[in-house]
Amino acid sequence: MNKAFIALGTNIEPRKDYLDQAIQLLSKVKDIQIIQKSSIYQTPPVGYTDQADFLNMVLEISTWLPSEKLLDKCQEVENELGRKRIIRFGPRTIDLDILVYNEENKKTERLTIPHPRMRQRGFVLVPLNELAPELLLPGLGKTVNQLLNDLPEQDKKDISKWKTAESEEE
Ligand code: A4P
Ligand code: MG
Repeated sequence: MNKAFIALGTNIEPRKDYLDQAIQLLSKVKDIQIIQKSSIYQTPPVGYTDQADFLNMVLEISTWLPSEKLLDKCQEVENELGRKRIIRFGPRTIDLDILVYNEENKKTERLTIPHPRMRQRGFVLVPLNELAPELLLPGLGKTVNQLLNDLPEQDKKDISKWKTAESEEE
């Protein structure tokens, strides 16, 4: 069994519905099991800033799928939820990025793991830190918690908890 972390991001309403539907679709995949869900955070747009605020969260999953097949499934979910790629880094109904997959450290045309931009992104590190602060990022030699501490205050001060992680019994 393999362990992976997936980041979810959306900035088109109904944002919460897109998160819920993405989780629902992923959990229906036979070879994917959702282990943990982070809280949901509201985050200002990074990169292309002339767009609405995002909701971001991270999932821990276990899966029998190799990383390329997991990417296929993530892209199927994006397509199913009507994602249109118009502006790079631009508005999206749902974006699913594989952050980490076991200890993989690799770069192919389709897939870079760990996700190349995650180390500079508060909107990824804040929710990931909730699930796995001690996770060591392959190739980086730092834990999630260290990366988050290294991040300039400016890059995390406007990230706010929007909905606390659901407890087991929900
Ligand atoms: N790809 C390579 N590695 C991976 C990976 N580890 N996980 C390839 C997923 N995909 C990976 O992605 C482009 C290509 O990346 C894919 O075809 C895949 O083969 P995409 O999702 O089609 O395009 P994109 O989302 O516009 O680009 P990308 O690179 O995913 O964008 P980012 O870097 O994820 O930035 N601000 C806030 N606050 N919150 C956000 O969630 N998101 C972005 C998107 C920008 N600003 C944001 C947020
Ligand atoms: Mg993406």
